[in-house]
Amino acid sequence: MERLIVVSAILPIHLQKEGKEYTVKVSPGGLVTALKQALKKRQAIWIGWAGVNRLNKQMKELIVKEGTKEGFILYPVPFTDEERKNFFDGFSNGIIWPLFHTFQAYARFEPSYWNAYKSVNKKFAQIIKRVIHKDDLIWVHDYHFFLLPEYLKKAGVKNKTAFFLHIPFPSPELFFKIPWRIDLLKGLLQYDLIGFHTYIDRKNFLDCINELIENVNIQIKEPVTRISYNGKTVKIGVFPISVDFDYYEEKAKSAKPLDRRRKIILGIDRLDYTKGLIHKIKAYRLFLQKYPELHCKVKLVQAVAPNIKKLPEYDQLKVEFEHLVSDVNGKFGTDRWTPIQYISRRVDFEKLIRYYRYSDVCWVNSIKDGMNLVGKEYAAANIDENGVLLLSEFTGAATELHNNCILVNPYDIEGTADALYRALTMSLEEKSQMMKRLRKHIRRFNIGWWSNAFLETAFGKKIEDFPILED
Ligand code: GDG
Repeated sequence: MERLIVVSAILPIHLQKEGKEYTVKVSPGGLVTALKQALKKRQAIWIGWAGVNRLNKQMKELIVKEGTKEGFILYPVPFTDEERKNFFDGFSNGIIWPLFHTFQAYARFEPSYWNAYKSVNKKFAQIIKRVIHKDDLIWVHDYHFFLLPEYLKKAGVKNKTAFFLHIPFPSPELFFKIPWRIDLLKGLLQYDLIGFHTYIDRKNFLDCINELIENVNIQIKEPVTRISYNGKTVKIGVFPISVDFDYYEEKAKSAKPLDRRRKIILGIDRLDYTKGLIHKIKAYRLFLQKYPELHCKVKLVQAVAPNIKKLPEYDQLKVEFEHLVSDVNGKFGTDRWTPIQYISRRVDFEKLIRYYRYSDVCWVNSIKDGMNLVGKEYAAANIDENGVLLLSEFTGAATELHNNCILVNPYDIEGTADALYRALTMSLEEKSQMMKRLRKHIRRFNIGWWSNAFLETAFGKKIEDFPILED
């Protein structure tokens, strides 16, 4: 029986030390949300970092037990402090993440990061080799594992491997900055399938291959492009990720009402410079200056979930963001009105659904985003069909949803402030027509569509073909 082996840098749950005890935490981010919904409690074995640098028997058992409750078979991997610093925070989140999101100035091209990237990819290949059976299918996620298939081959693993990139792929101009650019591309070409969110990502990737790799043959065809290199062919596809529409819709039906004396503008983001949080507060400040008639009538509810990455950029961002928020609240707030309700923690799921259902506007302001699930979750839960999605042009979601939302360029502070005003003052009829179209699209292209499109192209299988985990 074929099993699905899922690999991602971090597991859907991880351990965190609180005082002397380790507690289990839900890992932040869209990859976890999407895969949780995509895997549907199948007997997939999920291999990834457990958040700690050592794992004793008790810790292993704890994570495996909690994972099973959530519907996964987890295989936790510890990272040494060096691996965390140089592989996770270093190469992955200190080079690839900023550069691929157009934040070139944040990329630090340290050779020690590159060495760690190679050795952790090798380490995962060794672990997979120990776990794998002959017919298993390997589904690798994200930018931490460009070199994994090469090490798997070297370790003698012949199983099929498919890879999905959750972040954007940059243009050659950016990608060329990486000193190890050719090794990264050659590594990726060892997969059997590479999936991107958008056609732009695919084009950027193909442009990089064309410019940097000699003796390749690229056959561009829809829906699947093929690249032959070194006696091997890899498929390239576009699979825009999505959400479990029915689940959000169902949960929204029983959501308790929110206080709606004021119109709610909602922001749900991880603490990350890619999410355009500074630009958002600047645009909101200008909006309050330009449209005093809406003072006391609106409120921005902005949740900022903590980040797991330990890098100075995130500490600086938090300071700058909180400074701006207090500036706006100090300048415009009154005894009865706080213009920004800032939530500096992870909102629980039930509350998240209430916000999605009852907010008048959901505002996604990313500077760059692979897809962005928040806008899709909002639409799925906005069952009264009276909300508006204000969406950055620079999200993957915008390439798909542009006709059914209001687009903003986050760099254009005044244009964004005006777009927010428009979103808040549109007629109910116009809003509901837009939201209906948006929901229709996401209902059809939901997470089930995504996982099956990917798995069929990769392995000729559907998610339903894998056995379900018994309770
Ligand atoms: C990467 C790519 C791509 C956030 N705050 C809270 C909370 N969340 C949940 C949201 C959503 C997820 O986290 C965030 O997903 P995004 O897609 O917006 O962004 P990334 O984390 O950057 O994800 C992204 C994604 O991978 C999938 O491929 O779309 O472009 O960067 O699910 O709901 N959940 C709760 N409380 C919070 O405060 N409960």
